[in-house]
Amino acid sequence: SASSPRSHSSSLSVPSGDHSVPKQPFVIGVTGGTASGKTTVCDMIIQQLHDHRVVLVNQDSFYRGLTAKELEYVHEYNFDHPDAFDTEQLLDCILKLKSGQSVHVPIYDFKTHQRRSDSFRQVNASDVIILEGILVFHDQCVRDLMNMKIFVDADADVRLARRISRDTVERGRDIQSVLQQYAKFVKPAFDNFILPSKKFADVIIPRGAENHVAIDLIVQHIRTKLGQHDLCKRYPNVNVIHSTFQI
Ligand code: UZR
Ligand code: MG
Repeated sequence: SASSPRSHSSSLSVPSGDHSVPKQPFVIGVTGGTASGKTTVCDMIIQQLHDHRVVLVNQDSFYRGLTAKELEYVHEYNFDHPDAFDTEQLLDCILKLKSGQSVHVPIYDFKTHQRRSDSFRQVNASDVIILEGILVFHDQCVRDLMNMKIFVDADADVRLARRISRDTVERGRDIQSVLQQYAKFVKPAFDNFILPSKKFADVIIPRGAENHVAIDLIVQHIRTKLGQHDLCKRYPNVNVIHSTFQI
């Protein structure tokens, strides 16, 4: 009808008189199979968000150090199972960062399968926290802390090829052991834990880090979210009105 509104608006009201709007970091979870390009996607997001404070937390840092017994049978050890990580500690770290506290993240050595006992990486609270790893969508409590969930997709053959070159060059393995581990643990874990966690993703990036359009869109979304937040902080008594004009 002629009287129907041409625009509709929704308002996000900020309680008036509240000048202490708490600053909650925007938490992004990034997952995908091994060597899918997770780390590269994260680096690109960080680079494009250069004017904001962004920290990257790697799930790999929370690998449990192996006991002497486990080290003895290291070829039997499943690094791709959720139990290989100290998820309680990871959860605690993200909760603290989210509430504005700084944390000590362990340093894990892929060659010795141990944590460094003498040092940590200090991570300070920031505008954006990116949590990256093969199983970051597995635990519901961890998932619930995320404002945005990204799944990085890449073909299995591409991932295996990258995994071989990375593990031999950077992680001191020989090809035979990489292939054995892939068949025995990495592939089954992908099928059993990682692929099923894709359903929790808000965004799926095909072709991983090659996909510049997807990364641009993600960065724009983060910027919009941070912008709204800044507006609320600067004008805490103002209602922010978003109007969508319909033609
Ligand atoms: P990304 N991993 C190791 O190879 N050695 C370790 O000490 C700890 C982990 C591997 C792990 C997994 N599995 O596939 C991979 N194995 O690191 C995860 N086997 O790292 O997401 O960067 O691929
Ligand atoms: Mg990585």
